[in-house]
Amino acid sequence: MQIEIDGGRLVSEIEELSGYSDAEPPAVTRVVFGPSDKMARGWLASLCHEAKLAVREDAVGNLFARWAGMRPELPAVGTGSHIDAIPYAGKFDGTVGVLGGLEAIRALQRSGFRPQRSIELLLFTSEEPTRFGIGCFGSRLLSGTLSDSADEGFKDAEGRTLRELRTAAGYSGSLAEVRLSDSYYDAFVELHIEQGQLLEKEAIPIGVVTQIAAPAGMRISVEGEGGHAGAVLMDDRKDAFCAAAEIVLAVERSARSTGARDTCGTVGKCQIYPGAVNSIPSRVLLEVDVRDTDEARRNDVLREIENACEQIAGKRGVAVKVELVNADPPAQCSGKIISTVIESADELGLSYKKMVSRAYHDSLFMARIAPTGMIFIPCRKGISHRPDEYASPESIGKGTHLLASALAKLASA
Ligand code: HGY
Ligand code: MN
Ligand code: MN
Repeated sequence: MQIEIDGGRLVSEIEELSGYSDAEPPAVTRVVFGPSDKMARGWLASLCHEAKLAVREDAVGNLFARWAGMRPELPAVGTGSHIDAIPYAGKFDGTVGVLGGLEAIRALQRSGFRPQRSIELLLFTSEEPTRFGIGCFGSRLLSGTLSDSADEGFKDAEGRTLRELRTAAGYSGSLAEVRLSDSYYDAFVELHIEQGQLLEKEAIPIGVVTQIAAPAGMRISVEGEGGHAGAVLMDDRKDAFCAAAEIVLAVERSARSTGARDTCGTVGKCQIYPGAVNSIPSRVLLEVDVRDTDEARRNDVLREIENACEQIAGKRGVAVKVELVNADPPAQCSGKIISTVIESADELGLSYKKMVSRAYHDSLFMARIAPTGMIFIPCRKGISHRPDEYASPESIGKGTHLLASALAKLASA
């Protein structure tokens, strides 16, 4: 079977998708259920129809595009990723896995290959935490990690519930129907940019992911006493932002304290109230991201941050509330998928590196309901979640070719 990837078409589709954005190019902002997300989904669905795939969307907007196999009753082989993008991101995070997955299917169709098992492209809803403060929303629901209570339980910054937002975006139906059974997929493989620099540094075109790091999210609110920036003397203050600043440094210190390079701690969001230059901050909201490949070590960091909050609150006379948004276990990739990808890489003469993913992905949750694996391709200087994120057409082509070959193997068994 001769698989030919149409790299030119694939790269131009990635380019075209980046045009559905709420930010000035080269930045991409595409928040789930927003106008650009809706238009991008419609465009992608039209490409799937063009490829004669059977397209459906579930009650939360996960999109499935299926190429029926000769034995459609068998559990399918899945591939896919996300197209939502955090504010001022790049154009390759997630989209390489969605459009690369579509091109892999088209290339197999063109080669005359006929799968035994159906092959299905999945576009996950809301992989990024932008809208609801938690990542992998769609795959959490698919894997039963989130229940249908999420409909009222999750709200965006404007207080709109998931139910309101998904209904307004045209997704009705019960969330309880989103969950996939453990026998829905026989295998799942996601193609993604590395979002790190190991592959580029070692000039290796392919990463074969063995484990996906364990993410956790915290919301920390600090309540102090506001007041006039001129009238309240320094000794009389309970400045919420100064306390929050100490907490931010405590997050950094706790992550560094493990001494392990896989432990990361970030405070990516900070809201200050009332937000006037001549008014002492009375309230601060922090959103914290802590991850590690070792779950126990990550949980130690979470505890250390909580202890630091208590200590800072006592010292500064402010109230600090810590809410744990999520604390997920890491995922082990399937030995079957890893060996299939390696077999294909060897056949294609592609050197590869087994590696951990420090970024999380929908595969983290798909691994709970199917044997799952990931293929990484290099991205320039490891840059991601920035407008200058870049993956070369050559890297994208090689990753897509490898994905097509692995999907063919998995769908033939
Ligand atoms: O944050 C992550 O790891 C992913 O890119 N959403
Ligand atoms: Mn991302
Ligand atoms: Mn991603």
